[in-house]
Amino acid sequence: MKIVFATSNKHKLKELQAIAAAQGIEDVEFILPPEGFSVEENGATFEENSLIKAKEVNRLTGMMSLADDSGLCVNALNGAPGLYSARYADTPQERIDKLLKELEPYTDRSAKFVCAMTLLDENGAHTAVGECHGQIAREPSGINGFGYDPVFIADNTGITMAQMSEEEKNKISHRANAVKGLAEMLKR
Ligand code: ITT
Repeated sequence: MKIVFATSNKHKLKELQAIAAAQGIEDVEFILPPEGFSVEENGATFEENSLIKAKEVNRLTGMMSLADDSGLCVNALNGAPGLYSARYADTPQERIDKLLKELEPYTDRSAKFVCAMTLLDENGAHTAVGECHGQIAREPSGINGFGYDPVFIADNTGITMAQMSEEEKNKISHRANAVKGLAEMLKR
């Protein structure tokens, strides 16, 4: 079975494939949308944005579609960068620099990654949300993963997500938790 994964972020696709394989989802091939796929993410929540992406890719391809909308929510910053995580500054490095600078005045460095996954099939839309809780490090460490991984220390790990192997991250990540939730929802 082929499912179009509505993303332009190749890191997300790689993680999704590994997460699905680890969960025994073997009969699905995830494919990318047509080159240049983009849609205005103007929803008010991660759930809404993932539905917007899934609907647009379904409209373009007529195929079963899956979409991920995700981000980092920092408590001391009232949930920022949140929905705007990908647009918080121009480059991944600048986004991390900006985050560390804005957090400087605060002692509370708690945060969570959130991922909403929407599957759009012949029965309609199914959405599950996964979270991963942790702390923002004082400086970046590690070279794996993407985005804010070098400054996110997941609870009970003591290392940043960029210091983990792919396998370790994919066991505990917000994306893995969202896929688990979706798989359970679809079984019922
Ligand atoms: P698509 O919309 O094309 O899927 P995107 O990267 O723009 O790609 P989002 O709008 O969902 O995706 O923004 C998610 C951003 O949140 C992403 O660019 C990272 O900055 C951050 N993020 C999400 N998941 C992450 C993860 O597992 N590790 C590190 N940063 C993550």
